[in-house]
Amino acid sequence: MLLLPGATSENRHFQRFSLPLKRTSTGRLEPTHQRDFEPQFSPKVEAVLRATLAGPAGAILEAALGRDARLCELTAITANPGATKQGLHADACWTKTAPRLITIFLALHDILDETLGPTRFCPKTHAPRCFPGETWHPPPDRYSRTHPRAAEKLAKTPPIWFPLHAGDAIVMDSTTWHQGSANTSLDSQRTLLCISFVESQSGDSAAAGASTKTLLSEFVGAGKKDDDVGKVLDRSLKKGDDIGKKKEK
Ligand SMILES: O=C(O)CCC(=O)C(=O)O
Repeated sequence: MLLLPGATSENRHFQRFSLPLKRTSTGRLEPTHQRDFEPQFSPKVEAVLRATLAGPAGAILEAALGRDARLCELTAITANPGATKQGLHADACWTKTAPRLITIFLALHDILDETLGPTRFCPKTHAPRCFPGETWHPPPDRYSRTHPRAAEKLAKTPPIWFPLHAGDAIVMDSTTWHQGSANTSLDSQRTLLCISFVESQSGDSAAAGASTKTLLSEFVGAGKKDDDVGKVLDRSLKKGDDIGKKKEK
């Protein structure tokens, strides 16, 4: 997730989860920095990941990134009532050498009403082939000079949103243009769980320090047959697990 200058909103909260870390030779888990202490990657959070990745979302990630892709970020994003819209952005710039990174936006409750502030996406903006001239461009923003082809692309591909039921997911290349929209509802929070996996590359020092628990192969096809994501979410949220809050009734 990008933190854009001037684009933060007091009403949009990012709650990053610690990811399992590698054991040292003494068997101790070694956190690398402060954020590794909170909140926890609990068995219930793991169950949600398994259920999410057991189905088509996992198959898409496996085909795009390979089974040795690794979980690199897990963040619950809550847009409270009053949250302003984010600027259109991509979480990463496309380059020939950058490892491919894909994020799953998992709805933790129904997001069927536009006033809740759903995420908007500009489909087909993730790769050079999507642009005239076959060169990838970042989206127009008010801080940089807009390339005419980016302006042209935006005019042809305005951001759209998809109504989601609890447990539905959107799978996005990190280079896709997108933005969180404004939550104009009176009293309903909107919470997504963002699950990002990155392709493994040889000589990747971060991957060397990562636990095997974060490998995509640990999750893909690992859910039980009856693991309906909505039901797993319901069980986790009812028991007060730490993956965002259910919409206030
Ligand atoms: O809150 C959202 O809907 C999307 C957040 C996002 O895209 C980001 O922070 O990069």
